[in-house]
Amino acid sequence: MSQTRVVRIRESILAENTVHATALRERLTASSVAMVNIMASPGGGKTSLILRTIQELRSEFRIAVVEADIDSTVDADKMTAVGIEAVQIETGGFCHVDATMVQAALAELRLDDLDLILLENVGNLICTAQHDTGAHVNVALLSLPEGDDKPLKYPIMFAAADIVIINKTDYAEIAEFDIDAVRHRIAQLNPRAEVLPVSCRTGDGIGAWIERLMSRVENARSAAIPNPGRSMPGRQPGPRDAR
Ligand SMILES: Nc1nc2c(ncn2[C@@H]2O[C@H](COP(=O)(O)OP(=O)(O)OP(=O)(O)O)[C@@H](O)[C@H]2O)c(=O)[nH]1
Ligand SMILES: [Mg+2]
Repeated sequence: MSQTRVVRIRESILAENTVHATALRERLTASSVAMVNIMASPGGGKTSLILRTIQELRSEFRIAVVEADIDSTVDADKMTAVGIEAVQIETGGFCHVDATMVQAALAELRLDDLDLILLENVGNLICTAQHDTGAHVNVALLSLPEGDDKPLKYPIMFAAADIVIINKTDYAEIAEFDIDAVRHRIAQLNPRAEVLPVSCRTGDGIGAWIERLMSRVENARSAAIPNPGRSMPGRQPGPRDAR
């Protein structure tokens, strides 16, 4: 009697994506461009964090943004409005972006003219974390109004993140959000994750986020350079160099 054969579609799709993502990351590294993938629920504050980041880093890094939504160019238009090149991925219903979609978006950009790409993933706490986009740094953002139980309910997101941003700390008095419990849970899931509370509204904590981000961006970009002691091609000296 012949045995029932099983084809595991999900595993094979994810494995194929990982191959594309690895190749994409290597291409970015070779071009000395760092890519940062920002993931969160709808409305968590991804666009607000990107706009704050651009404001802080645009004098030092040549930045472009890749926006991903199931429809519309609302967020990409916000980037264009502040003079930043943006490409919109319309996923047409998919609740995440994968490496092939990012690859298609990057074909619209000149990597030689860039140091940093900020990718705003689709608003979703589940599927986004399951697909490697080719980014060097994965950021999960959780905002106070969403509740402090999210790391318990959506562990994959927090396990996949290099940095966890806790946004909207200006709601602390009314949100009943136990930040210590969240830190504890994330430490259990992913001890290497850095947890950074911020408010994109007031600017609280943004300095620490920029410092940690810069360190990771520099690491990603300098991986392309045989002698890391050299200054990186393309990077313009900025105000931080004078400090
Ligand atoms: N009070 C407060 N509001 C914030 C903060 N950050 C973002 N917001 C507000 O939250 C709302 C959603 O912010 P966005 O940055 O658009 O969130 P998003 O994650 O990009 O949303 P989608 O792209 O639709 O998934 C907006 O009204 C922001 O002004 C914050 O730190 N504090
Ligand atoms: Mg947005």
